[in-house]
Amino acid sequence: MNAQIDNLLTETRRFEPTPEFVAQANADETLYARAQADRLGFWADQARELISWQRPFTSVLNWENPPFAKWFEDGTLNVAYNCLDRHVEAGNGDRIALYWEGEPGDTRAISYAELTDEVKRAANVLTDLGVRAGDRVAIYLPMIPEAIVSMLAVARLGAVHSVIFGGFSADSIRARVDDAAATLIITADGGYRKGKVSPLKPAVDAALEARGDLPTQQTVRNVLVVGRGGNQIEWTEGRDHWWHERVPAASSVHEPEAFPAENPLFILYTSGTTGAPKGILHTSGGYLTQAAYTHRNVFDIHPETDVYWCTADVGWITGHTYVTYGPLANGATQVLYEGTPDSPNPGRWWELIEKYRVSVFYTAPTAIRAAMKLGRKIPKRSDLSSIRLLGSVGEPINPEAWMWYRKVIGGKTAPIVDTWWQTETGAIMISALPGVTVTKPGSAQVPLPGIEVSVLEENGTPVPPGSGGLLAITEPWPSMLRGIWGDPDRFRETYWSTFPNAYFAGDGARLDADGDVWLLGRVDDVMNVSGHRLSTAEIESALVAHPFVAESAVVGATDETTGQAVVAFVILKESQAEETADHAAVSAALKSHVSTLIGPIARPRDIFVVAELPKTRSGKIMRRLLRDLAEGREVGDTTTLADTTVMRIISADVAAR
Ligand code: 6R9
Repeated sequence: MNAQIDNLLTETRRFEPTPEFVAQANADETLYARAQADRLGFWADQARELISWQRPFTSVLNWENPPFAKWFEDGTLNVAYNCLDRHVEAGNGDRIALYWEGEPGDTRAISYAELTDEVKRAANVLTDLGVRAGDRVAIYLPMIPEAIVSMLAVARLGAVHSVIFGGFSADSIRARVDDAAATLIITADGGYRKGKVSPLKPAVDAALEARGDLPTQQTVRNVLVVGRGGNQIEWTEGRDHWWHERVPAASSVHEPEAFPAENPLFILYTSGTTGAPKGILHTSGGYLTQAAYTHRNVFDIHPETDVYWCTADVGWITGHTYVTYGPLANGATQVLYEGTPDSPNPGRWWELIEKYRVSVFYTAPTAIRAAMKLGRKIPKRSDLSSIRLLGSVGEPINPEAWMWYRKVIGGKTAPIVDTWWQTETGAIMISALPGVTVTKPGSAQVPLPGIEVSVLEENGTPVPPGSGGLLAITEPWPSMLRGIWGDPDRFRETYWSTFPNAYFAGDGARLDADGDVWLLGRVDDVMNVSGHRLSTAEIESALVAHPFVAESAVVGATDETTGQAVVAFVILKESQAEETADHAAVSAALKSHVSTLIGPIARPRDIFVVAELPKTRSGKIMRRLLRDLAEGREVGDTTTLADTTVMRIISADVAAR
């Protein structure tokens, strides 16, 4: 980490916003001044200006029982109404909400009026299928318009969605559906990925198969299936329903009911430091306020003229806040793309930017590095002159990738906003404000107006400029998580026990002499692979679930393209010696095992069969030493190991491969 800090300290390039950009920007200096003078008043203003309330709130923040915050608690609203009907009522029904592009090249342009209509029909179907306010609905869909329609239809009813990323396995679906006791699942037969149909419903069927020991069968009563891939699927009469038979036939009249601001909106599962993913709970009024405020100011959205595109899947928080809720609350026009960036050719994204004249583009460093590797010739084939602002999210963006992004995609003028936030924070927390901030390649820079962060020593004292520490959020914020589904103790323990009065984000950070924040990555056992969070513990437990494996340790090793890559060390069972003599075959089998159990994103890049694992005297695996090995470094301090010779044995095992 020291080398990384030193490297960043030498970054001196600075980029001023152009006068033309400043002249038209939504944000200006006064936002900081206003928030500084009266933080809660500032948030109340945002909530009143950007959101339509059925009953106006009088209370801004109730923080009587920390860490359980209540924002705008006596106000009521309907989240879907805010994202749909009100734009139609304001005369913008003909504005395109979604330019959708399927991977095979089929397209749909959906206006706000059409999207509103479709959500109302879907809401009526969900009501017919028994969904009521407060019920949980799981959504397991590809990136098709029905994914957004489903989220909004659930929200419209005051029910709670739990979107499960389409790359997750049957086991992951089962765990999530069980934890939230979902009563309905919305899925598709399949979706297009890399030129092929990738099946989805079979995973839902497998997740719902009776296992006797799990309650799934008792909670899920209906499965609503979108026809997309045309692949063969099995059908359970009475439980399964085709979207195309139910939704178009339903009434498009649906009155939005108002719900309290603190009504749960969604649960989104994310990896923590221990095995089981945590169900992060978000509620309505505060979440929508910060989603709309950040989308408007950080992306400088002018809904009448901009075409915005965030490449995230709706299965992640970035897709929730910056594909569904932020853009639609602001009445923006956006691109939604089903497939992968390289299908059918590596220039697909850039072709889409040209085709739809995308002006604001938001993606992850891993995608930028992958494009960089392929060379600038590919994006140069497309006309990217419509781009006027670029965003980055998911992991630290290294200055070289930042510079390439600006030059090659941003035509040397587009400001870049490097946005730091988390599933738990719900919306962007640290970012440059375009038109205001002088940007620095590699730094997320400054907390947004209304947000208070500190970089702290372990004992809670703020670090002096120029040093590293732990990133903490020191005041509650509107889109903060309200808890972990069903586990208030874990909520307190995970986020609020490191520092007495602050939220601990799990990230290391450094403050430079100007007070700008540089993110240094996770300080816990969470890995970041292509901007996706994976827990070492979750993959370790998948590995030991395999009959070959006695013990395992997983680390995130630096990877040129994906940021980090999963590297696993396994000790095999003596009893399986005969079956496991061929270590290359064992490694291949274990990789596909993890992929099946959790999903392809968790598939280890390398698996090393070793005879020992490095442990402290208290039995804790010292992943730091394994990371040294995985990254080809000299192994660090081993003095706290129970057996100091063990690293030599492991190094020999790894070298023998
Ligand atoms: C939005 C999202 C959160 C973790 C977070 C941090 C890393 C996200 C970052 C960043 C440096 C940025 N992270 N954005 N690190 N600079 N701009 O990614 O949410 O999937 O919950 O991940 O991602 O480590 O703690 P989530």
